[in-house]
Amino acid sequence: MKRSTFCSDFRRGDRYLVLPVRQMTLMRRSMLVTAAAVGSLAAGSTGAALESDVSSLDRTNRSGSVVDDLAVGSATVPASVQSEVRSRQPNGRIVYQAYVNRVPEIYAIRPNGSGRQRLTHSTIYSNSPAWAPAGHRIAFSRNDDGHDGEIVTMKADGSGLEQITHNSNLDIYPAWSPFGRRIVYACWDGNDFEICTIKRDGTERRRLTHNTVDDNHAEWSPTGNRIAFDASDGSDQEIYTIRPNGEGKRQVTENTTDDFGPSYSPSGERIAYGGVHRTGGDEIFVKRLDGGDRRRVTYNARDTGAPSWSPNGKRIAYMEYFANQSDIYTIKVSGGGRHRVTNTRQIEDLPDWGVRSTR
Ligand SMILES: [Ca+2]
Ligand SMILES: [Ca+2]
Ligand SMILES: [Ca+2]
Ligand SMILES: [Ca+2]
Repeated sequence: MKRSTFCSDFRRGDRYLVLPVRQMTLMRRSMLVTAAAVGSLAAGSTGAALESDVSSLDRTNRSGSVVDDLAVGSATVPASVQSEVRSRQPNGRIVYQAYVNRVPEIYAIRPNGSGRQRLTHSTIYSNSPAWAPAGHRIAFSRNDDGHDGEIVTMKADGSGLEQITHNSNLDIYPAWSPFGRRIVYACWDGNDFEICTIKRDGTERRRLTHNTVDDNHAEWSPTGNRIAFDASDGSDQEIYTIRPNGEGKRQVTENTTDDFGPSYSPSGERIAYGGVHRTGGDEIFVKRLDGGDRRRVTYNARDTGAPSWSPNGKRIAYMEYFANQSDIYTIKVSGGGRHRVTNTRQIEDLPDWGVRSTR
């Protein structure tokens, strides 16, 4: 099957923005410009406090307990919090990006398709949204000219914008640590994307990967001790996990076709991700992190990707691209019960399924 430019763009690096082709060309060009201005990431210092946190994290990891996300002075998480994190939570709204006059904006919608709400209103690119663990804030990437992007957060109603990163390189595709203290994201290092984390107050930025391929689409495991992401193995995309201190990288998928966009199950035992089926189309797959074969979830002739596991563990939100636009769907983890959430002529993509907020 001949794959559209759109979807081959979709899989890699900045391509996850799912920009229309012309905008993608502009973006790639801007990245080349950006490449000349090496950001401070590579040279960024890791302070003594952070190093001490990382040491604590190492110790806690070896003891086998659930670890926190590089929280200052707190290496061990209370048992009450552990069980809270491990338990499934009620499903809330799905946040996603949709194009308005060729500019991506952030929307939220109930999983049944009702209550659609636009949360950003500007000519500034707002993309790749992610719910905070408690469902009270949304992180996303915002860039005002297509040449740069910063990680920002806002309240669930779109107010209270806070800027987290401040630099001249593209920062995109954020995801929260399980306790909301840090954000993991893709940071452009001048040549390619790397995985970075940063504290909620914009301090203690840490770079986890150092290589020459695009590392992107990171997600923190619900237990806090691993981060999943996708990267090229030299020929095609694979899913990897790494510890939050940048050590212990493991390869999760191993084949000769692209695998991309991982999303953890609430227990952290499985991931959903986009992959290429042998028929040539992109489908959603689920795989246990302790091994075993992948299991196919979607069966359609459309290019399909960007899965996000529901907080109650039963369904997966994802996007289907067809007829020059895309919509958000959900499907049971076991496959079947496919439900259309958005139904517009817009390109709608990158769903992130949040918990039902109690605030
Ligand atoms: Ca930036
Ligand atoms: Ca890289
Ligand atoms: Ca692969
Ligand atoms: Ca649509």
